[in-house]
Amino acid sequence: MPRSEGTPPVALTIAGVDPTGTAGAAADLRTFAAHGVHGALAVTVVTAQDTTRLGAIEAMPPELVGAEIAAVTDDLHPVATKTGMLASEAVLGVVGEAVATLGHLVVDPVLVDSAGRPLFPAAVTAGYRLVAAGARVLTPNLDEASLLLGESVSSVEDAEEAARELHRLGPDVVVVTGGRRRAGTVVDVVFDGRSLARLEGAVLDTKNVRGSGCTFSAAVTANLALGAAPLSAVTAAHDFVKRALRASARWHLSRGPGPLDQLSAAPGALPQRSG
Ligand code: PXL
Repeated sequence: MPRSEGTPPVALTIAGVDPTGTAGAAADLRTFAAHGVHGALAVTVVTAQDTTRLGAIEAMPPELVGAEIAAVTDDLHPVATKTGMLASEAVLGVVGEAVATLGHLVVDPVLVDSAGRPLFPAAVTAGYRLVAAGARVLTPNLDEASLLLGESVSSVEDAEEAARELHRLGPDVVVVTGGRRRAGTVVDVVFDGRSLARLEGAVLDTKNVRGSGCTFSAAVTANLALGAAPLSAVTAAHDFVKRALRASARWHLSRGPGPLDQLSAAPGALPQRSG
């Protein structure tokens, strides 16, 4: 279908609903909107949680998730798709079967809670290893990289080795996020099959970090939808997250960690005064 001038590209997120609007689908859709990308959503789970505690997770039936994905891919033809909380082997299977219809795929494994404890049975981790094969970009944090590889990943050097090993699963680019090199800095490690890069930044003074992983992978997806190559999409997303973290640093919305301000971090937006 030819798109008329001014029509935005479409990105799809296959993700869970967090009722606080800070993580999961809400963070993804705000990130897409901030990039001028139309966001579509296939819901995988509905959670009952606040910003301090995960209560219930209710999974949607896998056939429903498959039908949601088909409704979007048949009609809107997304240029890029990301996955969030998939939560079951069956839903990972559904995503694997749909892979050819999803456009550029970003797989952001959701495997651990905020304390780094596994959320799902080992079969879910195994399912991610299969889906990762079809990904342009794979974005685990250190704990998720540990689970995917079955070995401890804690230092930046471990993260570099993990990025090389995860690249063998098949994605074009692997980003292992959340490394600590020395107090006060965070390091994301990027491997594209040829060279390793470190994206290093100062730890920002904010407690509002909830949904930063979702925001990062959604920003990578939005940039792919806009036509960026995977490595540039990753660098642009890294900068986007920094701006979004700075923009909400003084917000007091919730008892626990609050959200990022994705909408003020739009590419090309004026610099934040609150920086
Ligand atoms: O940040 C990972 C994540 C993804 N998806 C949903 C979540 C969370 C974390 O809370 O609630 C629905």
